[in-house]
Amino acid sequence: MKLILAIIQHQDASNLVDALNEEGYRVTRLSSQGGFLREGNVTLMLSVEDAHLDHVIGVVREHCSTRTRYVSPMPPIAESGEFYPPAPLEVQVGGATIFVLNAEVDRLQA
Ligand code: 2BA
Repeated sequence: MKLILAIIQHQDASNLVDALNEEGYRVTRLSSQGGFLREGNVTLMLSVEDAHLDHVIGVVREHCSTRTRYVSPMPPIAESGEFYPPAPLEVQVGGATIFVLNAEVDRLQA
């Protein structure tokens, strides 16, 4: 078994979860936050048979888009009276950041 952790953007989450559910994959959706942009994103956690790994990554790829975001850096310290507007920094976010770990799954049922 493999455990897939997929960090994706909010905008893509519902469609991707629906697509995975429709194909019979169980998914846990966690709210998370990127350390760089400090914006909310979504982390999906799902375990799959090794043979399904490539297919599931393909489904993630199909539903997650790359988007451009602009970040305003902190303005530099200037002499009084001087103003240096900082140029916004362009970053590409997504489609998805994926981690794959070896896993064992135990379901405890009372
Ligand atoms: P954030 O940390 O908010 O990063 C958002 C985007 O900002 C990143 O997109 C990347 O394009 C850019 N970025 C991140 N750190 C940067 C830096 N030090 N300098 C310049 N640009 C930087 P993605 O690479 O698509 O990452 C999207 C989200 O996936 C990240 O949100 C973070 O939550 C997660 N992530 C990405 N790489 C990770 C890693 N190696 N470990 C853990 N989480 C990761």
